[in-house]
Amino acid sequence: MAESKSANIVRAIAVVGPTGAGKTALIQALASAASGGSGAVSNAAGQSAETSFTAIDFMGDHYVLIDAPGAVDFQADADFALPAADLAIIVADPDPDKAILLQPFLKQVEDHGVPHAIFINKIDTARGRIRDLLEALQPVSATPLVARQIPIWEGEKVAGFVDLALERAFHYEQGKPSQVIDLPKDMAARESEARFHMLEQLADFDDALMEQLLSDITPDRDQVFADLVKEMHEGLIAPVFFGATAYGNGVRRLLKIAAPRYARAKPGGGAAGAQWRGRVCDEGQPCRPSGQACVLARAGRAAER
Ligand SMILES: Nc1nc2c(ncn2[C@@H]2O[C@H](COP(=O)(O)OP(=O)(O)O)[C@@H](O)[C@H]2O)c(=O)[nH]1
Ligand SMILES: [Mg+2]
Repeated sequence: MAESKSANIVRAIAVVGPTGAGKTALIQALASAASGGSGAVSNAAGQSAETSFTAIDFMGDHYVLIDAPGAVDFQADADFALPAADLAIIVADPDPDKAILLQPFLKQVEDHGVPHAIFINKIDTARGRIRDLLEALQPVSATPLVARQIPIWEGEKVAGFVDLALERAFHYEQGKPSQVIDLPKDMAARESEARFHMLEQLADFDDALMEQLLSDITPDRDQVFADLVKEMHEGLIAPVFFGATAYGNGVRRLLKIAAPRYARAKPGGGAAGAQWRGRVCDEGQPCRPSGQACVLARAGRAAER
């Protein structure tokens, strides 16, 4: 059997957001993509009332995805799961009018100091500009929201995206990895403006990058990618991605940013990454004062199955 890169580390990813945003669908899609499937989930399992756990392996790393129910009634349960998470993915609807629904979730992850990314799901139904959604969201987020992608529109539909870190354009393929395409010519100006904005946001936490921007030096692509992931894992920024779990779009990219090699162990505070070394958490031995041991132990059992 192949030796895993981090045999004893299980990373907990909490998937949070309003009911109906597609959390359960996203978890199923992530599990499908991680096991080499299409990543497309046409019909999610319906509303769940209880926190549930899904163990996945991706590129030699182990994860447990925590499906924290979205309804306000169940937020107490989500509260138990969140402090145990190394990373939270906040699932959002593309409709800017619904941006406000994310406020309690953004607040929760920020209060618990959990690094997070935002996944705008159902991009197949998007009619408005992603920019409007981000503008509506930023005031309710204490963490800078960093758009990692911009959409490529074909008529009324988002047909793909430009990855601003990789500087590559992709066309969605149903149930398959997106295809690299040439950057549409009419998008060149918009792309470079959006990329520069992203770099400026990253440079706020990276002096070397700031120097390069000020001296007109084009930063190295790997460095930009590493900065994005590192600054996310340190809770300095919240990168924003979009996709459609129904078609498996944008799902693999989320798996890639979760990789623990960029994560910083936070001794004592914030996310409970430190508790995730091996089997530190035993049931009945709370890692935290408020009884989160059961959440960690349940996640640990899911990982062992
Ligand atoms: N159009 C579209 N519908 C989706 C997508 N992802 C999920 N859905 C649908 O949205 C509904 C809610 O999904 P679900 O995962 O149960 O949401 P949850 O309450 O956040 O767990 C279901 O009917 C899904 O089929 C998507 O990418 N596009
Ligand atoms: Mg659900």
